[in-house]
Amino acid sequence: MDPVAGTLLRMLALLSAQTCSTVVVGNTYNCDAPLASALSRASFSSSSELSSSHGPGFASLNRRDGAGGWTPFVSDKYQWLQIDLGERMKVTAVATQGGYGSSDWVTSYLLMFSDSGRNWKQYRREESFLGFPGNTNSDSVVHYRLQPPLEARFLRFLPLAWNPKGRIGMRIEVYGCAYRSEMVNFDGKSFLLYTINQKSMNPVKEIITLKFKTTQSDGILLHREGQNGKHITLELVKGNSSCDANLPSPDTQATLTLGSLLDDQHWHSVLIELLNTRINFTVDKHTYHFQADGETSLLDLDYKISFGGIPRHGKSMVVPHKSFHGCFENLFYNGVDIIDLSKKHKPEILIMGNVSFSCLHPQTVPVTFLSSRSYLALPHPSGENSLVISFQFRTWNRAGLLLTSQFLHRSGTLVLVLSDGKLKLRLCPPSQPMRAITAGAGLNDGQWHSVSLSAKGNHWSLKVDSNASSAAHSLHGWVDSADTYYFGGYPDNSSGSGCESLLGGFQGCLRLMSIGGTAVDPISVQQGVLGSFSDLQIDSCGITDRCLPSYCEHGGECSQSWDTFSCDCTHTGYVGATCHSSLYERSCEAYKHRGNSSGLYYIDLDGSGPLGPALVYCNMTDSAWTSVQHNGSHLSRVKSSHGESPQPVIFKYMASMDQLQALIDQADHCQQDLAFHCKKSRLTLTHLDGTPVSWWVGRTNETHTYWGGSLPDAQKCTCGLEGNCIDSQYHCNCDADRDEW
Ligand SMILES: [Ca+2]
Repeated sequence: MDPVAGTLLRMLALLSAQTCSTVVVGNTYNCDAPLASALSRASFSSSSELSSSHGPGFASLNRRDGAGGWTPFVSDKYQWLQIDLGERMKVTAVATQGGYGSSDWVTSYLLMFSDSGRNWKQYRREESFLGFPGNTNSDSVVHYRLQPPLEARFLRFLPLAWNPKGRIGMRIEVYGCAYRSEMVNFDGKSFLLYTINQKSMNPVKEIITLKFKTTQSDGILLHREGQNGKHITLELVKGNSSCDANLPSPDTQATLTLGSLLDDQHWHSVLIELLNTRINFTVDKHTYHFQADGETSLLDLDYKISFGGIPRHGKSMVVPHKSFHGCFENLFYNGVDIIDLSKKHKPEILIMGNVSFSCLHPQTVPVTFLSSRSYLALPHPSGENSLVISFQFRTWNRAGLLLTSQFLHRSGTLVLVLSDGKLKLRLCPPSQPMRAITAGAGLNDGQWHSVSLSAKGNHWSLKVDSNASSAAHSLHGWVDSADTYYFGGYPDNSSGSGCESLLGGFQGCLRLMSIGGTAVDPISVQQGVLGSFSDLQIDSCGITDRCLPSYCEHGGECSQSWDTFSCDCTHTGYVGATCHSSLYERSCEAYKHRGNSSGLYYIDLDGSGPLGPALVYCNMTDSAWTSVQHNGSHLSRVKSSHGESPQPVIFKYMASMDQLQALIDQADHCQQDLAFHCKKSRLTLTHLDGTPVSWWVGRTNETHTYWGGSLPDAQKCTCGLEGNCIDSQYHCNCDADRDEW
């Protein structure tokens, strides 16, 4: 194994042993001013309203005018109430109330937030997927404190459930304060190079904080070099943030993977604390620790840090790395505001390429297919006689129906499915053999994948990503134009051909849908202007990573689908949903109680605790002896030595020190046997200067000069203690210089 891979594995082992701690970011002190009641009516909007006196402008907490609050035209799960705070604010709490003097109130709701009024993100309370608790009557106020707070300009309340004897009815307030924000936008070629002012250096601790947002899955966040190829690089790789720290020498390179799904065009926070031999990384709410080997200080790195890219003269970076495309916010090095310095063109900042000091919002509208009943129906553009469809999807599910359509006159059905992580396109003419083309693999990895499907003449083409390895395949099939395309599922009541009814619907996100070269606007679908849908969340991609943090214990491998995760406990020695329960007994005693006879057994000394199972020999006599195997059970020859170079014999046990310690702690009695067959070989004598000729070193690294059956410091063997040695001049038979063994 090469040293780099060795370190990588070590780091991964280190990582899996870490418990991720939750940190609460931001000081919420005195940040609880009511924000919504100060807004004009125009700042409130909604999906619909029951009447002009039920409009969103009446939705401020404790208002009694109009009909006493907001009520949508129909009470269903596609309704929302939105407020525009005018600029990004820090929001620390929300409060809800029903419609004044009505039987209309919401018992549970989702809180969504956004910078731009597009691409909403759900605020998850305590990692829960459930909604916020709402009201039980029309007038009492239910507060909910946001831990951690959020920063956003737009908020949306999405009612999930309401008084069954009434309608949706809401009055709301949000609490918070102004949010200070300095932003810089990188175009994928630009970066900032900061030369650290030595006044801002701290000899024991350096802290870098920033927030970033991007739609790109790859890009450098920061890079810093030191002498002899040392460097620390934080970069996005496939939407995960990865820290590549090449510390004291090139053979201690280590890569940590931190966070996931970070390319969702929402803000993610990064906190890096460089201490003397330790780095702490916090990405959003998850903290990881990196410990450098030995005494190496991490702090003797160069005085230059680059953000968003790597200067071309970079010494240690051989592989080309993609620069960052997106925005940074509130970038600080030991309290120094790097973006503010950049804006002021201060000499310690070198701006490379085009940067701007505001953040643009790409107007991509993702759609979440929440369940297997979800679908989106879109019309075939009139006059189009060929078929060209493209879209992007992301999911964790291995299978699902992505697209289906019946051709005119029911002459056949087109079915595009995700099956075992691959795309399969089938034409399904009734009573004809099915023809299929397959493209891509491993497409259920949570990343965005682009799909384009076209048919011209009798030639079909299916392309996944722009990657040559999954190039277009073709098949000859029957081409006609369709009237309706169903994305992600199929309505139950439609009379399909039967091909699609066998398949479960898709769960995941779709975006950038285009039919016949025309982009589909999901907002017009939401407004009821285009197509129809069921069980969708439009303008939000609700993908989450249920394997981060992983709830699989003892090194079990986490895998996930849209709704759940599972642990592969193979080879861990544990079973259960999270690999929690040990497969093995805690001791030989327990095996003996079960009636097992002597033999090799795995024991798990702390049960479901962190110690792994150990293979031991259980000797079932009157009591159960646990014997730990080691590498020195065969006889090894000890050559004569003259003191300068003692011959070491090292025993390596088939149990770790922690396991041995636990075994010793649990044992009634513990012993080690060592046999030394001797001929003219002295054991207890000392050299002229008083140093012993032989000694052994215990597990806690201390030296002992006594031997089997004797006592510490006695410098005698058993026969010496008992006074029955062969030669009474010596305290040990080995010391007697006899000719026989
Ligand atoms: Ca254990």
